[in-house]
Formats: sequence, structure tokens, C-alpha cells
Amino acid sequence: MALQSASLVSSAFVFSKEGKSNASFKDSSLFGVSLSEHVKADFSSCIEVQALDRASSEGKKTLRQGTCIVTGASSGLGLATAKALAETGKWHIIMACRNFLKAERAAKSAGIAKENYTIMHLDLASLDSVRQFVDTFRRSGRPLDVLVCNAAVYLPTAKEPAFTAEGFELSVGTNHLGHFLLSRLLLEDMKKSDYPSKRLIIVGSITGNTNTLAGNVPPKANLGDLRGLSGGLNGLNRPAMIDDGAKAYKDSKVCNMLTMQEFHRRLHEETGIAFASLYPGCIATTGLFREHIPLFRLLFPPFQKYITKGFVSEDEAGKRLAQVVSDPSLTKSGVYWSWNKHSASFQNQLSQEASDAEKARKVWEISEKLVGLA
Ligand code: NDP
Ligand code: PMR
Repeated sequence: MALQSASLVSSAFVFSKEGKSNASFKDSSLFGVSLSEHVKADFSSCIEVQALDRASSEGKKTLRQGTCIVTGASSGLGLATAKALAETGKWHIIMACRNFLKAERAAKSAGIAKENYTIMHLDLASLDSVRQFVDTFRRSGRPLDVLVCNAAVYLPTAKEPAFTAEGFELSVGTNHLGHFLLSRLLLEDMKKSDYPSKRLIIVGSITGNTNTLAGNVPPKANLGDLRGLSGGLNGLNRPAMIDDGAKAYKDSKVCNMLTMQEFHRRLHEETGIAFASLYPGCIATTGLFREHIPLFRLLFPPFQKYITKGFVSEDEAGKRLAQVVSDPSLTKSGVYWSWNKHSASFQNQLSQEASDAEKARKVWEISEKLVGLA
């Protein structure tokens, strides 16, 4: 069991190894646990690069428009964040999306002004695509001031693991490894930016933190001794997932939160970039749950609204992430932000695993090898 729950990717879709009654995860238990467990616990509009705008009437320096890349900005949190930032007029958003048409439609229907966004193609499930995106961005000539690693997939009902172009299990491959390569490459661009408050944000989640009730809903996140990750997540010598897609997602979020902290330890002092993660609240209406059973999608929003009271609208969540991008009071590096009932931000505590510095170092080193940086 230690091995099973310890390895990131030990046994594909094998249930109940801990003797728990979650064998019915996909069949009958609506929220993924039995009741007893519940109780237990491009260039499309390549416009001029904005230089420092010294044109204010009093002769004061004002900030130039910042450039912020948001991955997965075609729906949910990413789209709402792009909208919130664009509305301020202070940001040009690079919407880094795998589906250009969907992103264009989403931007239009959200009412984002044309001059405030550019869509560039990025498929995080392909490392070649990540590298191509970085090239495309560089050719745009824009500076890079803030990077938001937001895109994610969640595959709770998958019966077999799916894989990225390089053969990594899809959830960890997309949510963690794709973003890991992207942020490592783009760090060079951020270093060159003259923007006074540069930030690199990796979206985390409560469900990856076992110090919370939500994080104790099985299957729990657990990277174990990292042999799953170091085995390459390829499903050849070792099965590619543990338990099911839900665990793979939560594990990917732990990798996201550990990566943010390792960035902070290695690079904050040298670069001045603020590295941050966050839990924006439970945005129960987004596309993240598109693979879940219809009944879950119907009942999850009211469950979060009226029972856990953890629900937050896409608009509100977008404003929260936009704060982490640009609010002058959220400049601290190495922080995992959350919001209280009154929607006030606070520095939240990560679980023991999600704040394990040694594990963060190892995840960094293993990930470097997997994405071809080491
Ligand atoms: P959505 O499904 O609405 O948005 C996810 C985005 O990621 C979509 O734009 C999707 O693109 C994109 N995406 C998926 N795979 C890839 C890929 N291979 N390459 C590029 N883009 C990709 O979900 P959310 O808005 O809810 O999720 C956003 C973030 O918020 C995630 O990091 C999630 O973990 C986090 N989060 C969400 C919570 C919630 O309650 N919803 C709670 C806590 C954290 P496409 O539109 O083409 O599918
Ligand atoms: Mg959860 C305070 C309680 C709380 C909060 C804030 C969340 C957030 N959840 C809570 C409680 C519970 N959830 C309880 C008691 C149960 C058992 C009935 C429960 C179940 C549950 C399921 C089956 N919850 C879920 C699922 C999912 O499939 C979602 C998930 O784990 O995605 C990985 C999910 C979530 N609950 C949350 C949040 C934010 C999610 C979704 C996404 C995420 O973490 O990114």
C-alpha cells in the first residue's frame, strides 16, 4: 500500500487497494466517495510593442501596458482572468490556447477588446508545441512581464490512461510537465523585461492539499517517493496512473505547487520575479468537469454553493487571479494565495507534502530530465 499510494503512477485504475470502499467511484458514488468516506473525512493582431508611457500630463512616469501570457484562456478561470485584466486597460493578454477558433469565440463573447489580446497556439500536451509557442511569442517582439500557468485537464472517469505526444500520462503531462517546460523557457524572457513587478503564477488547488477537508476526499494526492514520475509516466514499465484520473489531477496540482516554491528558492533573489500559486475557490461551473458524469455536473455546483459554501463564480475567480497578476499588495514571492468568505486574500498554508522542499527539488530535477532540459 505504501508503494501504491506512494508512487505517482503506480497502478492504473485499480481501486480499493487500501481496502476502502471506493470501488464504486465511477458507478454509484456521486461525488466520488461513499457516504461513509464523506463523513470521514501569434500574431493575430500583432500590434505595436508598448514602450514606457511618459505621456502623463503632469510629466509623471506611468507604467506601460504589461504583457501577460495566460495558458488555457479559452474558458473558465483563464478566460475570466483575461477579461478582468483586459478591462483594466493595463494589460495585453496573450491567450495561449490549443484551440484557436474556440479562443477567438470566447474572447469575443467575453467582450474582450480586440486590441487587448492576441491568441497564440499552445498545446501543453506536446513539448514541441510548447517550444514552438515560445518561438512564436519571441518573434512577436513583445516583452514578457507575467506568465500565468492556468490550463489543466481533469479526467475523473477515464477507464484507461491517455498520453501526451511524448508519452507522458495526460494530466501530469499537461498540467505539470508542459507548464514546467514553458515556464523554464519563458523565464529567460521575463528576466529581460523592465516591468517593475514581474510575476510567474502557477494555479494550484485545495484538492492537492491534504491539510484540508477537500484534500481528504479520496483518492488523495500523494507523490510518494516519486518513482512514478521518475519512471517517465509512460505506462510501459510501470502503469501510468495511480487509482484513477482524479488522483493524477491532484498529483499534478501538487507538482504545480512544489514547482512554484522551487522557482522561488532558486530564482526569486536573482531575478526579482515573484513566484506564486493560488486556490481561487471552487469554480464548479467550468469546463474542468466536462469529463465527469452528467449527474455530477448537475449537482456539483449546488453542492458547493449550499453545502460546502466553497463555490465561487468564474467572474469572481477571474478577479482573484487577476489580483495575483497585478495587485500591488500581492507581490510576495513563494506564496500560495487563497481568499476568505469576504473575498479577501490571505497567504494560505500548504499541506506537508505540497510544502516539502526536498520533494520540490526532486520534482524539479526529474521534470528537467523528462522535458529535455537536463
Ligand atoms: P476549464 O476546463 O474551463 O479550463 C481549462 C483550460 O485549459 C481550457 O482553456 C482548456 O482548453 C485548457 N487546456 C486543456 N488542455 C490543454 C492543452 N493541452 N494545451 C493548452 N490548453 C489546454 O477549467 P478551469 O477554468 O476550472 O481550470 C483552470 C485552472 O483552475 C486549472 O489549473 C485548474 O486546476 C484550476 N482550478 C480549478 C478549480 C475549479 O473549481 N474549477 C478549482 C481550483 C483550481 P480548451 O478550451 O481547448 O479545452
Ligand atoms: Mg470537493 C469545504 C469543502 C470542500 C471544498 C472547498 C471542495 C472543493 N470540496 C469540498 C468537500 C467535498 N468534496 C466533500 C465533503 C466531498 C465528498 C462528498 C467532495 C467531493 C468532491 C468530488 C467528487 N469534490 C470534488 C470532486 C471532484 O471531482 C472535484 C475534484 O476533486 O477535482 C479534482 C472536486 C472538488 N472539490 C473542491 C474543488 C475545488 C474541486 C475541484 C477541482 C480542483 O480541485 O481543482
